[in-house]
Amino acid sequence: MAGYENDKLNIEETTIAEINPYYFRATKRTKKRINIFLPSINPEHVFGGISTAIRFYEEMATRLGYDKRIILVDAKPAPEAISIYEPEYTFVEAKDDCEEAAQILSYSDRKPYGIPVSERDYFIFTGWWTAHCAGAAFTVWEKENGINVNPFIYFIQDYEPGFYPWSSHYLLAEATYKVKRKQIAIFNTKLLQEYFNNNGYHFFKEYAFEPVLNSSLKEVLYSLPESITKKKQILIYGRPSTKRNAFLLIVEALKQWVYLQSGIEEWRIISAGEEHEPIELGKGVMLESLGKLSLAEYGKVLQESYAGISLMASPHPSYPPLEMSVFGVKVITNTFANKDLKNFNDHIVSLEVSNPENIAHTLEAICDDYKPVSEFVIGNKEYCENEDVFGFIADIETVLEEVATESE
Ligand code: TRH
Repeated sequence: MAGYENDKLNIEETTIAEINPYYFRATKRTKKRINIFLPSINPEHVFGGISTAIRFYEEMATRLGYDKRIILVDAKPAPEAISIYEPEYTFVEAKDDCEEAAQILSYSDRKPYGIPVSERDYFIFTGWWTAHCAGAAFTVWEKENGINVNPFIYFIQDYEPGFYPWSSHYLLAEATYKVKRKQIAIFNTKLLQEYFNNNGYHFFKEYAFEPVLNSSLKEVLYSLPESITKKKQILIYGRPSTKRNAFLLIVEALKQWVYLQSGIEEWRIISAGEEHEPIELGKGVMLESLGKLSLAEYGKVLQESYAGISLMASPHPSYPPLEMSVFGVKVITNTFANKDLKNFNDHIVSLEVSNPENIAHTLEAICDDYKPVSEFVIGNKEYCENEDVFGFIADIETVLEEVATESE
């Protein structure tokens, strides 16, 4: 290639790890089965996104009475994860043809046997790379077996091209929204669906749901007394390795805030979500990392903290600003395109201008207003109490049946 010195070519840079292909082999099954492709079920990887996808998949299997299978494509299941899923699930290998009603298949090693797939299998994609790889494998499988694939269910929890600069990854992620296949899109939030539609993406069928408070946090929330005591404590959602959570911007803002705040020595600033080194903010104030907390510990911190910062450079709200706000934490978050969370409840402070100056001054105003004890009212009951988040599953079943009848 012109201008390209082959001896300097770095092999690692010529492949895209995420699209290491899948292969499907034909199998026969009597019962219908719902499958979900997931990167991992290991506790350190399971945050809001994966746990919501699992909840949807489990509910779909229960409501429709289908068998179920989780296909793990990135991380091998750790012993801790296995103990959560056994004995309900049987851990199987790609080479096994088995009829167990609930299976977990670890496919991270891409064993050459191929994943057994029958025409009675239905698939849920989660991350864009699962959509890409499964779509490609199905194209081959369809040709080999002369069978039309059932519509795919694409569980979309963010605009994932936005996780990358304009690049190969961006184009690949975006392509999964544009392929000419029957994809049923399920959007995590109406806001996200609007963002897709505003940007010209449309699917065969579309549904959207609003997230609900995690059940462990709900238990803590509903046990709180009528008046709660807040410490002079600021909680930040601190995940340095997840760029969309804008960790550096939060740190820059805190570095300005420590010089604005009167009585700064009385405040404690803690970071939860991912372990990192303590960070010196100035005036001897440190940002302490608590790492990823268990939900019980996180609930306790939410209960005690007076203010919070949780940013999300995406049209999706992300869960922590919502969680902080229902626990009465005055939380600063950012707007993004069509996203503005100001009406979620009174504890959310939604910033149009997300720069360190604005965040620092907003935090100062919040802290100046500190009151140790306040009456506790649950802001946004729908978010805390909605028991029927995925009510549209019945409608999906009808769509799947209609498509099956058409292709007979
Ligand atoms: O899975 P997440 O990292 O986020 C994903 C993506 O951001 C995606 O874009 C978004 O659309 C999708 O979620 C819904 O999770 P998120 O939203 O950042 O939520 C974090 C969850 O982790 C939250 O529900 C509570 C939990 N948590 C802990 O278990 N321990 C902790 O210490 C903290 C701070 C949170």
